[in-house]
Amino acid sequence: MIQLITQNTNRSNLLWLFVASVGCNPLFAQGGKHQNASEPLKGDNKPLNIVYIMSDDHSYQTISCYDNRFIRTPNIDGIAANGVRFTNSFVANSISGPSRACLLTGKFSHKNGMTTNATRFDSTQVTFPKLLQSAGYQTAIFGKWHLKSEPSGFDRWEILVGQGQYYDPIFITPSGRVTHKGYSTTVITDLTLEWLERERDRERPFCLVIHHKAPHRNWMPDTGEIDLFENITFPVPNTFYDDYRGRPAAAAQEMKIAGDEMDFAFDLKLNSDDIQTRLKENLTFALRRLDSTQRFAWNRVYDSVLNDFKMRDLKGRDLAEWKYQRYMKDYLKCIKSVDDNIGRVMEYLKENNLLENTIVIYTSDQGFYMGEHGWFDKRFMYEESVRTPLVVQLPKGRGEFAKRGDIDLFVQNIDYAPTILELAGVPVPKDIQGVSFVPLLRGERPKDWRKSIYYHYFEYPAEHSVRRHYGVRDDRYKLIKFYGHDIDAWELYDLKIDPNELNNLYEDSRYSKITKRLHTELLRLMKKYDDNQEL
Ligand code: SGN
Ligand code: CA
Repeated sequence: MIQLITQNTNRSNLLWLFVASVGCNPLFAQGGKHQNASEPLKGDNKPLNIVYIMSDDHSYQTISCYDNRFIRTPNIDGIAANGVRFTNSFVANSISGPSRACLLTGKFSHKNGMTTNATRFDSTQVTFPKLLQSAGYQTAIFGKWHLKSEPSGFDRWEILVGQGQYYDPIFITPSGRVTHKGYSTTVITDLTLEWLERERDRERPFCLVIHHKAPHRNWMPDTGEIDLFENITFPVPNTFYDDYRGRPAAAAQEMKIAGDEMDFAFDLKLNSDDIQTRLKENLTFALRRLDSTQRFAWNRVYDSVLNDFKMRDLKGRDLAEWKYQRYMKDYLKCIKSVDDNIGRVMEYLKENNLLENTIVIYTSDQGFYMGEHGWFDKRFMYEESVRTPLVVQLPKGRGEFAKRGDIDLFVQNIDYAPTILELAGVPVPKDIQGVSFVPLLRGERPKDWRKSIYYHYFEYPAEHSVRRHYGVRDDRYKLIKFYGHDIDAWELYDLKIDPNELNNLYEDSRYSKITKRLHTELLRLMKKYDDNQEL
């Protein structure tokens, strides 16, 4: 192990790896004296702890340090305030399982094999947790996993079954299934804090991965948050009534708030015998998990919503906007709980003097539509879903991480694995496609940093009917190709004059030079990343 490490790492980390490998020896551990890992740093040489927190479907529009129209998220904002906020953070494939596989491997979907949620992740691949583990890090994950195969590379894991449930979630552990009473976001945080307090070996650095289920559909709030936002009317996005002209893939999706795909029972929680919808059973199933106290709180709010809805007899735009308002309320209730629970983790780290030497990353598995284009869900390479929030709290005790404020260079979720490896002083395997953004955290602006990102979405035919597509985005333009048996369409956007991506300029002769340039750039990226999709 030491030999492997020598290629790339600095002397302080090498020294630590030696100590760590001796420290793992039970004989040494009994007799040796170790510095408590939660004690403040004495120099710059101690390996960093890594806390990686990722929610499911958390839009940057609903994080107040990105956008303060909807909700205040003081704890997530605090992470950015004590570190950095990435303003150009993107995913490689805007959907859960594939995004998680990009995170673990540092590779695009076509390389790690996890192209859609229906795929099974090949867990024999090299992943960053495995590399950290063999370098002496203790690794743990709690929460959503969504990769079908079991986690590997984690000393301790407790993962939700599939998408998981909001109430009394069932977890898979190496020794079988276990149900934890309570609300998913709180339960996952409880498991995390218990691990930090009771199970963690304080003599070794750790990488702790916390993956929330919230705020994934069907946006079920904690009963403590159930009254929030009920009297607030949220601004309707100015693209809510998009007609999708010139964009056949956008027109063909099935993720409209106004459409049947936003279900009156399951999504909007209208629980009544005379409202029988396609997903009614899913609501019944989800509600079965609430105990009587939770159910009482639930009925108090949603029964009155139901009564009000029946009285109004809404139609057309009034009905669409009523759905939008209900969606926003429930989604934001879930966000409040995410932010509060992040606060609990940050408080623990602070109380235990861990912030000196711990880097905290907060992100989402992709962005999400909060009514833009009339939509919920994600998948498209359009801005709201190709982007994902990314804020990083930097270790207070490490002088080299003095950078604060915004980083506008382009990063992608394939960069997380190499970044975490570099932070841990572990060499980055050559076939990783992402790039470590540690230099950016140090305040550098490398001249050769990527100027454009590559994206490829594969899940079609599937729920929400978003056609397969790939594309390139630079700091001004975006070129997308939708492909498959029932579509063959190009789109070009000038984000500077059309940030909402309403005007497809692909056929516009005034843009032919730009289109050509982006075609060339797309080809270059496909070659570079070895994606053999035909143009
Ligand atoms: C579920 C949801 C979809 C969602 C996918 C993928 N339907 O199937 O709305 O797009 O997950 O989401 S639901 O009726 O089961 O809620 S992902 O974030 O896991 O990729
Ligand atoms: Ca997701």
